[in-house]
Amino acid sequence: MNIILVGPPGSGKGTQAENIIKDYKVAHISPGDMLRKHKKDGTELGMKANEYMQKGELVPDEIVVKMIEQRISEDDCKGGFMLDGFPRSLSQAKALDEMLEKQNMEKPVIINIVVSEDELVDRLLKRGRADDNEETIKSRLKVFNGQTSPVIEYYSEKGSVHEINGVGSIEGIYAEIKKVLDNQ
Ligand code: B4P
Repeated sequence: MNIILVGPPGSGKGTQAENIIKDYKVAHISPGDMLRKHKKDGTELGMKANEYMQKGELVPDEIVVKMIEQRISEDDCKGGFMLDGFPRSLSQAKALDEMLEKQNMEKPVIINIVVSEDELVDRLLKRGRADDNEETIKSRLKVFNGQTSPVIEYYSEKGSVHEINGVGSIEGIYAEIKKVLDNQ
């Protein structure tokens, strides 16, 4: 099974991803984690990506799409994968469609985690990652509304989005996600 987790920054994609990989045999692909690792390792890619992440902007497609395409073609993804934070724009969604077709991979199940803006700001300020300050959070929410919401519409038109209420206990939210995944 291939899974895509979408939702605004702080909706709990990374949190629920940890639960999903424990129960389902899928490779976890998080562009955010991959980019942060590059930054930590001091690679050229990491330095470049960090300029955008600090401003709350999307890292350019030429970096992210190539990175995901390479990752998806690795052996551990053949038995299924979960994308946590990709696609985040229409161009990324279309690039993903092409990748999946080219590699003859199964159509993904899309889980959309819905959380109100006030709750998101609150959670992210509490999380306190390097890009979790008020100004960057505002910019990330703007990017979500402008660039990532159309991705959800794009998949909704194809009739393949499962909406999950992302407010409540982490276990309760995961139980709802599990119901969807167990029905596939
Ligand atoms: P990501 O690393 O994807 O991070 P995120 O969207 O901010 O967080 P997530 O939704 O995973 O929330 P989490 O579980 O941590 O992106 C960071 C940056 O990387 C982007 O801004 C961008 O610059 C770049 N990037 C990533 N993907 C890209 C792409 N495809 N293209 C271009 N650029 C890209 O949860 C947040 C907090 O809430 C945690 O503290 C958690 O403990 C808490 N929480 C979770 N569930 C909760 C619940 N039910 N109740 C209360 N708190 C909860």
